[in-house]
Amino acid sequence: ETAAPEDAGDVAVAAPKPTPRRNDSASLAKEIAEKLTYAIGKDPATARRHDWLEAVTLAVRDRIVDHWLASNSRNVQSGAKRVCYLSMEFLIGRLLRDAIINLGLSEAVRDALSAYDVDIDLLETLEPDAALGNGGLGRLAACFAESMASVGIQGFGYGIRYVHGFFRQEIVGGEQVELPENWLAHGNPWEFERRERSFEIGFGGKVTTIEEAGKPPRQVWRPAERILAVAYDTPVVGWKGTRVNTLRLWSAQALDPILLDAFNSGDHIGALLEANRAQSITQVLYPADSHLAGQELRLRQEFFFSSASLQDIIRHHLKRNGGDLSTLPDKVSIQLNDTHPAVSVAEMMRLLVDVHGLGWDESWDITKRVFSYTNHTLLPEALETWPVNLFERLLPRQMQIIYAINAQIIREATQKGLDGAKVSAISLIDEGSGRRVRMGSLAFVGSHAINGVSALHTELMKKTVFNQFHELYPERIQNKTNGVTPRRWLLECNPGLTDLVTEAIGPGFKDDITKISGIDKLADDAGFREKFMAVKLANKQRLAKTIEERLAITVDPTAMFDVQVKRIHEYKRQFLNLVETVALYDQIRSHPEIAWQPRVKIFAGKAAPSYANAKQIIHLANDVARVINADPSVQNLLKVVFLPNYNVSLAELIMPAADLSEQISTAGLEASGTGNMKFALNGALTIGTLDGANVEMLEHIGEDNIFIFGLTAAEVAARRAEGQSGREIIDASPILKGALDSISHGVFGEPGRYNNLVDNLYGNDWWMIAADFEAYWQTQRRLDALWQDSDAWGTKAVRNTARMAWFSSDRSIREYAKDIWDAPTSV
Ligand code: B1N
Repeated sequence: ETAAPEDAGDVAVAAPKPTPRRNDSASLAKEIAEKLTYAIGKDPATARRHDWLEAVTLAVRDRIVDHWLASNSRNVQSGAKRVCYLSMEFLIGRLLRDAIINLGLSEAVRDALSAYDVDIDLLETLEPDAALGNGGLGRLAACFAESMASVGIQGFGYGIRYVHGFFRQEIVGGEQVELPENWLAHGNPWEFERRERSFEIGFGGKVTTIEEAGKPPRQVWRPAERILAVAYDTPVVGWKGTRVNTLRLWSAQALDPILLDAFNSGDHIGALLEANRAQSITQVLYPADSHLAGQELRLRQEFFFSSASLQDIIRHHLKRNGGDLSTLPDKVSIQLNDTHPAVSVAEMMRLLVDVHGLGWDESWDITKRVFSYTNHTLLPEALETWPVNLFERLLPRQMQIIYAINAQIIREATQKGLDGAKVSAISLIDEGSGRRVRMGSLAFVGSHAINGVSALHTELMKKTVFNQFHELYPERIQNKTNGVTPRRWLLECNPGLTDLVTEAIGPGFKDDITKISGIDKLADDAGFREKFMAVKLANKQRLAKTIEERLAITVDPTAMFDVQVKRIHEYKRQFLNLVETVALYDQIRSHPEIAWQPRVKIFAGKAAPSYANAKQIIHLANDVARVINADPSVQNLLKVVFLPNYNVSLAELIMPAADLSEQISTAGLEASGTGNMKFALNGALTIGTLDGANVEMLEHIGEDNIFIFGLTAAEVAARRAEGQSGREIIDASPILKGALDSISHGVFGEPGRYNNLVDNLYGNDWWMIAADFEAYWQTQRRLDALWQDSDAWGTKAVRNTARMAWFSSDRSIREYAKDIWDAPTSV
C-alpha cells in the first residue's frame, strides 16, 4: 500500500524517500514529456490530445500523491478524530482543473504546455465527468469532501464505484432518451485500486444461536451468498494542497472469480455467472432523485457499501487503538448522508455484538455516539421503507437487530408516557401498507444528532416527519444549512470574476471566502460595476457559443439570461416557468406597444426514466423552444433553449453566465437547494419562493436584491389540506388561461399531448402552479423593468456576489465539525 499507510508494509525497508516534485513550469514540462513517453508510450510528435491530457493528469497526480502521503502520515501521528461521510452518491465532476487550482499550479501548467503548443483549457474539457450521483445530494457530498480537505479535517468519503454513472441524456424529437454512461471506458487515472483492502459482504442465509455453558447465547449469521468489496481510493485535494483526504469507493467482486470446477467441466457460462451476479451490485447508479427505487438490487447496494465501510472503519480503529472498541466514538464520527446507508445502524450493532463480542447496551451506546444522520427530503415518495420480508430474506440478522432496537425504543417511549398512536408513529416498522422497515426512523434512533439542510427544512422536520421523535428526543434535531465550495463554484468556473475581485480587494478571499464582502461597497462604484457586468457578458458569450454549437440556436448575449437548471421534478416547477414563457410569448405578440425586455429562457435537467410527468415537462420545454424560436414576430425578444445532458461540467459553464436564477419550488418542498447558491455567488439575481435555503439567502442578500414571490410553506400546507382546485384561479386569469389553452390546444405539438399536465391544474392544483402564477408573472415583469436600468441591476448583482460567502460549504463543514462531530479542524 503506497498511498494509505494505515498499516506497516510487509517489508521493512529503509529505502531513500523520493524527492518531492517541483512546481516550476520547467520541471512540469519535463515531467509531462516523460509521462507521455514512458507512461503512455507516445512521442510528442504523434501524441493525440487525449494522450496529452493523460500525461498532464499523471504529472499533476504525482504532486497530489506527495501531499497525500504527507497527510496520511500526519493522520497517523496526530490520531485526531476521523470523520467518515457515508454517501451512496458523490457527484464529483471533472478533477483536473480542481486539482490544478487547489495546488496553485495554473500558471505553471499553462506555461509548461505552451512549450508544446498544447492548450490546457481544451485538454480539461476532454476529461469525462465522474457522475456518481443524481443531483443536489450527491453534489453536496462532493462539496463537503473538498471542504473537509480545505478546512483541515481528517475526512474520509465512503461510497460506491459505479461502473456506469448517471445516464447521458439526448433529446430526440423533443423527448429525453437515456444512454448508458461509461466514464471508465478509457481508464481512470485518479483512482488507486487497493486489492489488499477488501472485505467480505454477506447476503441471505440463516442465523443460528450458539449456546455455550456459562456464557450468554450468541447469534451467528451464516450468509448464503458472499461477495468481495474492493477499495478504490481517489485523493481529495484541499485548498493549497495543505491536506489531501481520501474518497474510498467500493467495487463488488466475486470471492471466486470463476468457479474452476464448472469451468473445467465445460460449463464456461455457468462458471462466470456467479462473478456477474456479484459484480452487478456496483454496475449502475439508480437514476431516481428524491424518489424511492424499491428494487432489491438497491437494498443490496446500500448494505454492500455500508458493511464494507464499517468493517474498514473498525479494522482501522482496532489497529490504531490497541484493539479497544470502547473508544470508537472518541476517534470516529460517521455521517449518514440521508437514509441510503441507514442499515449501517443495524450492521454496526451486528459487528460490535456478534463479531467483536461486546454487550448489547455498550454497543448501542457506541453506535449512537458514532452515528449522525442528515435528512435531505420530506417528500413522502422519497422516504425509504423496505418490505420486512425482503429485508428478512436478504439481511436476516440485521432484521432481528432492528426488531430488538424497536422493542427497546418502544419501551423507552412507553416509560416516558407515550400512548398507542404516538407509539406506532415511532415504531421502526410501518404496519400501514404491508409491513415495512422505516429507514429514517432507524437512522434517527441510531444517531446522536439528526440534521436538516436549511433552517426552514429543519423546522418542518420537527413538525412533520419526525414530530414524535422530536418530542421524545428534543435535543437531537439541529440545522446545518447547506453550502457549496467556492473553489469549484467561483475560482474554477469563473476565472474572470475571480481576477476582477482579486484586482479590487486582493487575493485574501481565496483563502477565506468571507472576505469577498469587501466588494459590497463597490456595488455603487460605476467603474467596478461596469467591469463586473463585462465579466458577466464575456461568460454569456461563452455560453452563447456553446448553445450555437450544440443546438444551432443563436442567442443575443446582451439579452437577459433567465436560467432554470436542475433535476426535472414537479415540485421544482419547471412547468410554472414554461407556462409563464408561453404567456409571455402570447403577450409579446398581442402587445407590441409594451417595452418587453429581450430574454433567453434557458432550461436543462434530467428526468428519472420512470417519471412520466417529468418527461412530459422536458418534451414541452423542447416543443415550446421549437415553436417560439421559429417565430419571427418575437425573435429578438424571446428565445427558449433546452440544453441536453445537464451535468457538473455544464453547470460550471452555465452558472457564471446567468443573469436570473429560477428557484421557484412549491414552498416547503425543496429541502435546501444548492444551485441557488452557485448562481447568486456568481452574480445572478434570484427569483424564488420562500423555500429551502432561499429563505436564508434573503436574510443575507437583503430583500432589495432578491425577488421573492408566492405562497409560504404554511399557506401551501393549508391549501393542500383543503384540496384546492385551480379552476377558479385559471378562469379568473386571462393570461394564465390563454397560456394553458395554447399548451393543450396543440400550439406546441399535437393537440392533447399535454392534457395530463394541464388537466391536473384544473383538478387538484397540487404543486400550486395556478395558485402562484399571478405572483410569479408580476415579479417577472418587475424584473423586466429592472433590466432596463442596467446600473440598478448591476448594483444588485454585485451585492449578490458580495453577500453569499456564508453559503460556503467551508462554513457548513465547520458547523458539523463543532456541533455534531466534535472533530478538530486545521489538522
Ligand atoms: O438534497 C440536496 C438539497 O439541496 C435538495 O433540496 C434536495 O432535494 C436534495 C433519494 C435524494 N433530497 N433527497 C434527495 C436523492 C437521491 C435519492 O435516491 C433522495 N436529494 C435531495 C442537498 O441537501
